[in-house]
Amino acid sequence: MSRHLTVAAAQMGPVQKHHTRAEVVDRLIAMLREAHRMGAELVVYPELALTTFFPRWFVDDISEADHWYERSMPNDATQPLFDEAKRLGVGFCLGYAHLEEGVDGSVHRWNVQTLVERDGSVVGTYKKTHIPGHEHHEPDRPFQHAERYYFEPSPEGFPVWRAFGGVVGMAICNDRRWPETYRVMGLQGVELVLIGYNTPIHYVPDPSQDILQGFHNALVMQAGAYQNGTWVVGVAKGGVEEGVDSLGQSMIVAPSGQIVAQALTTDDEVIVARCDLDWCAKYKGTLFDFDRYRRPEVYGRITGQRGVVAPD
Ligand code: CDV
Repeated sequence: MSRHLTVAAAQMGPVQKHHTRAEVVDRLIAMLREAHRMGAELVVYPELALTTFFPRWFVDDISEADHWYERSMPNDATQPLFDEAKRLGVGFCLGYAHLEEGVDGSVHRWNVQTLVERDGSVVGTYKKTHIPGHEHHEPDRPFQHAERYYFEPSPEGFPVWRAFGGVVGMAICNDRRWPETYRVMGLQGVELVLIGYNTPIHYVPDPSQDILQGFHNALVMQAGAYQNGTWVVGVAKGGVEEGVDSLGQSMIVAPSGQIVAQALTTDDEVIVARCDLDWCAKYKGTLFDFDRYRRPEVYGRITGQRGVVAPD
């Protein structure tokens, strides 16, 4: 039996500060319907899809930012998306900020993606592992990237789930730049990695990288796909959001490393690809036959140390 899955990347244009959740959910539903018309069985939305990218502003009292977070999923605002997806029999993957309150009064703020099956059941929720940017206000920046203030790094690593007829994992934005992200999932047999992102074109710490944003985006996702024999779906929230220009170039990458579909705009745009999940085995069973060719006994530094230890 062939294992083909038609997957859509539902790229978003900007979400401005004044846009309501209801307005955003209407856009998500419009793209869901378009993706369904194009034959999609799974629709992937970007990181922090429900709101503007709020870490670009710093507030001294973090509770003033609580309105950017969801406390449950689904909730009143997103229920129409869950309902329409179930009615159409289409699954989806949605990025948003999650505020978790423990019974002991503890508060956790996570940057997450939730994966929902075609029958409306929640498959799993992934929490962002690599949190970029800074913890404190940096007034000299043209805009903040205070993700390290607004989000905790996940302690959970990169789980994968049996869903959509294959083995599916997730990652969020900065995660896609790290080979460990793909490898940890590759070691669990991942066949489809779903990634949402918000990537400003202007990289404040080193503007020489600005012109390379598109290149680096493709480079890391194509390498991650090929080196682990997996499909990768990368989905942007792009365009000029609150004055900050962000990368589009959402793409679907095959296990060969080839880009099979790519967004042409920086606005709301749906692209689809018919993904043969059995194609993964061609790479997992040959060049990247991990069990035969990997040398974990000499890779100790990968998990044994964080930073560089240079020779004397
Ligand atoms: N949302 C992100 O994680 N953005 C980072 C930026 C800050 C470099 C990214 O890796 O695209």
